[in-house]
Amino acid sequence: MEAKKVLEDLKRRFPNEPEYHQALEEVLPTIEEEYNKHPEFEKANLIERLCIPDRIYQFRVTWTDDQGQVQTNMGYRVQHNNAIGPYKGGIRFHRSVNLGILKFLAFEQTFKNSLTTLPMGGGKGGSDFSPRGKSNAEVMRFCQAFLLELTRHIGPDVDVPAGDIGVGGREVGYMFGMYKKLTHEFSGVLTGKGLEFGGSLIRPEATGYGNVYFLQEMLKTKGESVKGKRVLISGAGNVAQYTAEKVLELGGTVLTMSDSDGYIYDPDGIDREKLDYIMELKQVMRGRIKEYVDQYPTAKYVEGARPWGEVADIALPSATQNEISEEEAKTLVANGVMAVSEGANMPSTPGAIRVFQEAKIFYAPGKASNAGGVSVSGLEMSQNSGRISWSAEEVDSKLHWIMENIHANCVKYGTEPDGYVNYVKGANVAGFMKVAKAMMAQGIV
Ligand code: NDP
Ligand code: 2IT
Repeated sequence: MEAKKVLEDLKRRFPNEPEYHQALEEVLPTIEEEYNKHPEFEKANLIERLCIPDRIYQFRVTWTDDQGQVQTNMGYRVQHNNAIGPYKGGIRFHRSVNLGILKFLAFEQTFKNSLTTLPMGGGKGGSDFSPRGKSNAEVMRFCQAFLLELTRHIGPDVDVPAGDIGVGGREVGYMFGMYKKLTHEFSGVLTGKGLEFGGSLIRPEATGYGNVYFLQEMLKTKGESVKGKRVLISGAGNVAQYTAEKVLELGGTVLTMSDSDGYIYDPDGIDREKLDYIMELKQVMRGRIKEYVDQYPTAKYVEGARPWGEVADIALPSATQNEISEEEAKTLVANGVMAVSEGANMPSTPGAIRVFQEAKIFYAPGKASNAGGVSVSGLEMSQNSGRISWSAEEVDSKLHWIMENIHANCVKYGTEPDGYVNYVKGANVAGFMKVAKAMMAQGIV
């Protein structure tokens, strides 16, 4: 295959999906060489079968708000690839959700899930519904209406959704309840469930912890550690909170957190007590990050900006896609950042990635560094199937092992002649080869 030609063709066939194009563009050139070592892949047109989702469901979701007004939203599920296991991936509820964004996320998820070593295919779903400012009752009615349609497409051995932006324990609980009601079945159809009904310990922490474990592995290769490092985190949601928790545990200083309105910078560092405040603010009060400065006036709040202009050693983007521009990447590098490890999916623009790699700093793409979340989802599936539950220590040690293993695979497939590890290439090639071999073995289906 010729990556450039394949890309041009897919862009022509699926126009107006820039995030999907961007994700393809990041992967195809890096696997081209490996792919072309296997003429049988080309004969089976493996590349198009890997890039184009197996199937996509789209539906209207109708629900009634607290004022009695009927509302409509779009619902989607992209079942990308199930060569190595049931479709698996989160559900995103955010105003910005559209099919192109979910196609990029499902494509990425396929590679990520392959890297985890667990038997999970790739999928993603969601809606342009925004839980922001909605009452509990509205969120419940929406989740129920969404599941009314989605239920027929998912199942514990078919497709297993979980959380993502705008979908946490509350939403997963409401969706699980509706699935159970409709099917008369208590099964592990969703992950990220409450502990009382089949959820796994460490699942809420897993993405953030996993990203910091991955960061530790990268730093270790140069005899460095997180201890004493100044860290910029974006986002203030699930991933950001537990990233901060693990950084603090390892002796790092967390300087920033953010949401889509702006960021806070605390020159004294966000310590354990301050992080507890943020967790309460976001998880219970469902407040905004700017409220932090009312509580801690020595910190500043910068409206309408992202934290990348602040001076630090490490950046852990944990909010959303394309949240680091090329210019911001240049600023980070100029300010001496030595590592960028992605908690979010595709937070760095292509220009930013180029800047990081040309500066030869540690740069970990989300599909490797944020794989801890879906990994513990996979462990939740195992526990559900076996009708058992493991201790926090047991799950955490499995998570740690998985992140070390992903790192080792990136080094194996991504080390360049001068010794620099291209983690993008490493993750893409390692993730691709497993899916490719499984697809070849299963024939033309
Ligand atoms: P949450 O909904 O818990 O938090 C998202 C955070 O990011 C919020 O602070 C939100 O601010 C901010 N954010 C969302 N959209 C935007 C935007 N368009 N611009 C700026 N800020 C934004 O989601 P998660 O923490 O679960 O997810 C964060 C990222 O991590 C996503 O990229 C997700 O795909 C990825 N991820 C999540 C995993 C998980 O297990 N949850 C696993 C692997 C990756 P606001 O409140 O203003 O919207
Ligand atoms: O992007 C991701 O990996 C997630 N949102 C988690 C998916 C999952 O199935 O746990």
